[in-house]
Amino acid sequence: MDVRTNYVYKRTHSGYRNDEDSGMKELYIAGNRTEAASGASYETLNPADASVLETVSEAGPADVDRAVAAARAAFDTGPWPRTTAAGRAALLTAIAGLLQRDREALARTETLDTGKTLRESRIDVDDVTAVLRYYAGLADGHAGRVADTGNPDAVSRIVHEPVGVCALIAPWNYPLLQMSWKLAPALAAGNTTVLKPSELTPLTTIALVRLAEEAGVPPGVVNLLLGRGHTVGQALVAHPGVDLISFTGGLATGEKIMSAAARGVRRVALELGGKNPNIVFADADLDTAVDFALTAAFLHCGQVCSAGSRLILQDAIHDEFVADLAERAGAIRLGDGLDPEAEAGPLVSAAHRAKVERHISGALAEGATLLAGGRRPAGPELAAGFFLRPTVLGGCTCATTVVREEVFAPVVTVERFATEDEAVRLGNDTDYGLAGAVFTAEAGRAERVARALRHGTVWINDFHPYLPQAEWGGFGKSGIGRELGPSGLEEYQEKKHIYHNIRPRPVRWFRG
Ligand code: TXE
Repeated sequence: MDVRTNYVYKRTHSGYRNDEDSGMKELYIAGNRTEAASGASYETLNPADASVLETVSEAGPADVDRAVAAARAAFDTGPWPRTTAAGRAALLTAIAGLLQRDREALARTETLDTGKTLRESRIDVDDVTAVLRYYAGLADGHAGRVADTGNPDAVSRIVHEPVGVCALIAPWNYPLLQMSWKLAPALAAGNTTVLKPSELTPLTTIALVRLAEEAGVPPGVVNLLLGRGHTVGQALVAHPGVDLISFTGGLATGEKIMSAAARGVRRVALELGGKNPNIVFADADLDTAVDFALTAAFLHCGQVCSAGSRLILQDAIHDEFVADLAERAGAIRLGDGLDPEAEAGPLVSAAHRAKVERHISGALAEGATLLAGGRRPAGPELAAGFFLRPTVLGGCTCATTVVREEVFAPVVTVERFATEDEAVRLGNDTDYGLAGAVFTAEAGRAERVARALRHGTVWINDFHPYLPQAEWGGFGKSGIGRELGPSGLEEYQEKKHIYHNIRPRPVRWFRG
């Protein structure tokens, strides 16, 4: 089957259907596409209109056993961990090329599954390609180092080796992107993997696995499980055959995964979201700062771990800024992500929207003021989808629940400050620590605030950019470990010190 056409969808009365292959989307274990052992399946929905997109196999514990056994065998006795770095780089480069070949179809699929605009999905596919290419380049450039022993008769090397079987669990907001941040370094380091995308958005991960197969990944190196977190995800992280768990998702799930990993002392890498301050000083260019505040808060409907969901404004500009922001938020055009006129899509699911609506009414009950949004769009066109108007909540403080908890939605809260010290104190008054931003015209202040913020990424006069080469991850409860950059590869590497005595002879420490 030609994978290029396998992800082309057409609209039918019931939604979008795969042109060629309307059958069930299967698991992928030991190089074979396979249904779940139980025969179970579930339907994945288009959040823009709640229509059924696909029927997908639903794995259970027996499938977890099969997938982990395949990954274990491929690691313990297969060729992949013993492949040269150049060979591993070649596979990643080949997958990157296939992603670009299928760019448009993948982007459409991501939009259908997540609701984000096609413009954003295309950027995601390009970013994923860049990450694969980056780790292809790093595969042999980060293989180890030589240490000076201080002894001419001894040689010391630190070699990097793969960790083993890696369980890679991704969320629904950036399904293809988050999975590639894990898969690319895991493969570059020579590990074998079991992928578990979110049950809400499995389709581009299914496509990614097929591209890996087409690129020639050996059987058992990439295995795919589909299904729900509390069943298949839980069984996967509890499986003793898994050596490392890399997870991106919510804090509560991250805590569960960390305690599952404690049994058997397995490695974890966790990215658990954020509650990210966007601090604007009065000397910043107002138009620019408002513009960035909008994308910070409302890109992908705020379903972004690094969303600028806490706007912290200096007193002198507060009123004008908030009025401008509320007006522009009110003008954001919602729609189906495939509609080129749409600026933002729906939330991912009905359940998620209901949770967000509870957060908004809770904030109002605690004294916040509704400055924009806070409701579903009027009119029948979008009524079937999970839409919510971009929402601005004024009059918030660090004590407001919605300021402390991750809402993961198009909801921005507004706090205010008088001095630089106060801005920093507010920016750090969070349990999370993923990302933050400072807008100011004064370079010295920008640098002082950036250094003082306890967050994994700080943007100065910008919001959202990230680079494959630059580490990504959080302080505090935002997680453990780093993705991207050299550290993102090291998460998947064991480091072994080999000390070689090249002139062995007795040292006579003991005289006997
Ligand atoms: O995420 P979960 P949910 C935050 C955001 C959101 C909240 C809940 O605040 O509102 O999390 O979202 C799998 N063992 N983020 O419930 O549960 C699950 O199947 C193993 C932040 O969707 O964390 C999916 O593949 N796996 C975030 C993945 O974990 C389990 C992105 C994420 O699901 C599991 C998304 C278990 N017990 C949500 N339970 C970010 N950091 O960017 C679930 N899963």
